[in-house]
Amino acid sequence: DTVPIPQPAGWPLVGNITDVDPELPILSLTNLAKTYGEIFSLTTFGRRRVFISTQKLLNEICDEKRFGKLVSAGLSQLRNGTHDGLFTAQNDETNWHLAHRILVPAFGPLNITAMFDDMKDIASQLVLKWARYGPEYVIPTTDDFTKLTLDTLALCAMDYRFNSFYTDEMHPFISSMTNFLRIGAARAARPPYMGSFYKQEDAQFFKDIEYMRKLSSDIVEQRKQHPKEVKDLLNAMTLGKDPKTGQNLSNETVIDNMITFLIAGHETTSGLLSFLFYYLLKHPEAYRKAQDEVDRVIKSDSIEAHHLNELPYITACLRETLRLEPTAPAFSVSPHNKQGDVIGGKYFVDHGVPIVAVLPSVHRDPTVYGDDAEQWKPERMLDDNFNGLPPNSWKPFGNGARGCIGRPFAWQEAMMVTAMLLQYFDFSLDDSQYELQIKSTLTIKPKDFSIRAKLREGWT
Ligand code: MNH
Repeated sequence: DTVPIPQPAGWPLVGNITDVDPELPILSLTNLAKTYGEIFSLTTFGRRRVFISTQKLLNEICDEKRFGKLVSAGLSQLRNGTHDGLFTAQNDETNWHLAHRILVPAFGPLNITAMFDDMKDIASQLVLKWARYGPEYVIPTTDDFTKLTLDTLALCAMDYRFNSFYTDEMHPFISSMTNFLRIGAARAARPPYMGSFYKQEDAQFFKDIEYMRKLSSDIVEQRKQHPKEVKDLLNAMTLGKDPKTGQNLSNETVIDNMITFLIAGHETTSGLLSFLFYYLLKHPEAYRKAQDEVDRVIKSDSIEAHHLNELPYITACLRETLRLEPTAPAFSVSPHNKQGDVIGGKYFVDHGVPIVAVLPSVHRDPTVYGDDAEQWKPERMLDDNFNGLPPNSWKPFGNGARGCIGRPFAWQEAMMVTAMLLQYFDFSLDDSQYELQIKSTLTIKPKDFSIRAKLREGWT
C-alpha cells in the first residue's frame, strides 16, 4: 500500500513556484524538509520533483540496480554547453561510457600524485600573495580560493596558465561560466510558454557558451600543434583510446569535457576551502589541533605528497565541512523501472520523475549524526568513526559510477592548500561577529566572508 507524498499547496498553473527562492534554492529545500520530513514533492509548471532528506531514503536510492542519475531541469539546460560530457550525460549515453573508460585511469592515484608539484606551484602563488599583502589586507576569501582552484585545474588538466593571481580581475572564463550557470538555472525555472520573452538573456547564454567553447578549442588546437609528453587530462582525452572499443573521443567530446572539468573542477573545491576556514575560525580548539598537526608532521619543511597521508585531523575537518556544507548540495536519480518504483516501503515514484537528494538535510540526519548533528565537530569524522557510519550517510561526491570522477584531485588539492596555509599563516576573521550566510549558483559558497592572514614567526 502506498501513501501520497506530502506536497505544499501551491497555485494554479505555476504550482509550487513560490515555495523555492530562486536565489537560494537549497535553503528553501532544507527548510521544506524541516516542515515536511523525510520526503516531499514540488510541482512547478507541471514538472514534478520528489525530494528526500534522510539517510534511510538516500541509502535506498543509491542502489544503482534500481535507480540511475537523471539529468533534468537545471542540469539539462547545461547540456546546451556541454552536451553529453561526463557531468551532463544521461545515464545511457554511449559517449559517457566511452569518456568514462578513457578518463578513469587519468584520475587514478598515480596520475594525481604526479600533479602534486603543479598544485603546489599555484598554492605557492596564493601564499606569496597573502604574505606580501600583509596582515591588514582584507582577503576576499572565496574569490582568492576560486582563483586558486581554477588556475590549479587548468594547469594540472591541460598545462594552461590562467595566471589569475597576476590580475585584479577574475579571468573572463569566470564571468562566462557564472552567466552560463545563472541563466541556465533561470531558463530551467521559466514557464515553458514564455520563451520569446527572454531573447536578450538567451543571446547572452549562447554567447557565453561560445566563449567557453572557443577558449577550450584553442587550448586543444595549441596542444595538437605543440604536442607535450605529459600525463595530463588533455593528453588522455586527445590521445587516449578506449580499452574496450579502441575508439578515440571526438573533438566535440573533448571540448565538452574540457569545459566540464573547468566548471566542475574548481567551484566546489573553492567553496570547500572557504567553508573550512569559516569553521576553523569559529572553532579555535579545532583550529589549534589542525595547526599542531601540521607543525608536528610537516614542521617547517616544504610540503611533500606523503605528508598528506599523515594528517588525519585535517582530513576529518574537510570531511566534516562537506557534511554540513556539501558544496554540490543535491543530485538527482530516477527509477529504472518503466512502471515506477516504491521507496521507503510506501512512496510511489514514476519513471522519469527526479528524486532529488537534499544533501545538507541528509547530512544532518539525527538518527545518524545524533542531537548535535547541526554542529561542526571534526572528531566525528576521524577514520574509525567515519568508517563506522551507516552506508550512504555522507555523499558529498555523489553516488556510484556517476559519482565524482575528480574526487582524488579535489582531495589532494584541498589537503595540500589547507596544510600549507596553516603552516605559513595565522588567520583571523575580518569581522569577528561574522555569521555564515550562503550564496548559491550550481554550488554553494559562504557570502561576504573575509579573513586576514598574518605570516607566522619564522617565515618573515
Ligand atoms: Mn565533482 C560529479 C561533487 C570536485 C569533476 N561531483 C560530481 C557529483 C558530485 C560532485 C556530487 C555527482 C553529481 C550528480 O550526481 O549529478 N566534485 C564534487 C565536490 C568536489 C568535486 C564536492 C570538490 C570538493 N569534480 C571535482 C573536481 C573535478 C570534478 C576537482 C574535476 C577535476 N565531478 C566531476 C565530473 C563529474 C562530477 C566530471 C561527473 C562524473 C560522471 O557522471 O561521470
